[in-house]
Amino acid sequence: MKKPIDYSLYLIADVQFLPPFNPVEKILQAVAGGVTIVQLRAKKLPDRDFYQLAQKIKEVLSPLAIPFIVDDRIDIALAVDADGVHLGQKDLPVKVARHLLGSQKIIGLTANRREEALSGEKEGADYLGIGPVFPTSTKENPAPVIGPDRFKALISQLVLPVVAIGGINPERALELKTSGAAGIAVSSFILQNPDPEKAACLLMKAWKN
Ligand code: TZP
Ligand code: MG
Repeated sequence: MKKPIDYSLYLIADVQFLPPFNPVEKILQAVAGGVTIVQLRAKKLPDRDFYQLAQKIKEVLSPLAIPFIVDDRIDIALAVDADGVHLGQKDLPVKVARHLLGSQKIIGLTANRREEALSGEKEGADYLGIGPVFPTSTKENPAPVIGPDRFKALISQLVLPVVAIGGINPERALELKTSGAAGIAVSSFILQNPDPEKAACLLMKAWKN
């Protein structure tokens, strides 16, 4: 059986917010603040750099038992033996990813609309990332903002664990707490904060209390 995953505070480690020297340190600070799962997102990094960074992150997260997810790239997830992959609507289909990765790896899917979410469930995703719930400038060309009310209505029809993505800060985390989501996925609030540990702590406090 697959081990249960704690999606409470899902860090989207977007390389645009990581310092080129010692990028891993910032991720570890966030983990010290309570991050429960980490995704590496590197839209513009050359393959070799993406792979080497993924290797380093995997190396430091493994002993901490923090699951490590690679955005978009099934090949890199396999190469570093990551715990899973996160796919978008334009990436390889979930079914194909499952075939390549096997039954034990985690597959996440970004969905903005009900049909996308339902098809992800049918195809065998493990969790859904639904957003942007609030406006974000982290993602280029984001899908339309869903808003907290529509987010709640949408996820009430779903079976899989859902993480809320997009523009989440502690105040908004508090607003989403009763939504039924399994967690919040956050990038800029943590990684653009001078103190990532404290930022993660504040989010976790809002989410859990
Ligand atoms: N998908 C929808 S919004 C988003 C992604 C990857 C970015 C979330 O980043 P932030 O900085 O927490 O808004
Ligand atoms: Mg993608």
